[in-house]
Amino acid sequence: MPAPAANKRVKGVSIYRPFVYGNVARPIDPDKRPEGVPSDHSHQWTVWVKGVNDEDISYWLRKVQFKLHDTYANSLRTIDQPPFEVTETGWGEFELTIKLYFVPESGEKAQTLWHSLKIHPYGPDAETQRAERRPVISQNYEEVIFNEPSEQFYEILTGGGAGGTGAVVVAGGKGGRGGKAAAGKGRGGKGAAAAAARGGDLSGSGVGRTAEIPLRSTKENIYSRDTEGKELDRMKEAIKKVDELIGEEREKLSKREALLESLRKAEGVPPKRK
Ligand code: SLL
Repeated sequence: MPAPAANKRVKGVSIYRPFVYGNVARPIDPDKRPEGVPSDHSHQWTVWVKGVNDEDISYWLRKVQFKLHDTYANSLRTIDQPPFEVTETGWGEFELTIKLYFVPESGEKAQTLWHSLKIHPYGPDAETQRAERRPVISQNYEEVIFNEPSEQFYEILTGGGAGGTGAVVVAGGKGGRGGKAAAGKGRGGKGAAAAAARGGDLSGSGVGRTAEIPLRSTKENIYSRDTEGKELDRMKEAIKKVDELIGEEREKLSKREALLESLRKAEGVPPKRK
């Protein structure tokens, strides 16, 4: 069998796949403490990597390794089939390392993500959440970009039988070869290909192997075009605000410089050289 790396690459093409990773945590009810759970464990939590809207992503994601805090026995947990998740109990928050392994046909190297496990309520209504013992959820949306996938992987990504029409494929431009996946590189890591892909053909059927995210949010899934649009609006507003603040600061600065200059003159100090 030829090594995956020797597989020919599909030039000029980038394919991205969205996913979410994060955790939910619930306080353990002292009256209903499950058997075997140590008395100092205050919460039960689940950490996951899954498709947006919970669709199956195992056609591109082969396995996930979750590295828990060293206080856990067998802190490296390998999950090699969906659901890619780990449920545990504990008393503290910590940073998890999440390593994504892609299907062998991809020839891609594993990618690492970091997630801060949250078990305590946070944000503006933390107090209410705490008082009502509500579950705490902390999750992030990410996109993995496969630049110039191998031919075999391209088939896998865009195939999937009946629903294959929904695949988003774009010319990757200067994506370069090497098939770098952008997951784990944080916000900055998402290359132009992902942005370009958003403008791509999203009219697919929504079934099968697709990068589509839903148009509207639901209670179960907030990652949608609608949320994206609202987020963009918020960003535009924030940029406007920052521009205003910069303007105000500039004005203050020039007034102070004028004052300084006049004081210098009054003292007979030569003007500051520009
Ligand atoms: C903290 N820096 O002090 C963090 C570490 C570790 C949490 C948190 C282990 C449970 C067990 C557990 O909850 N570790 O005993 O198996 O907050």
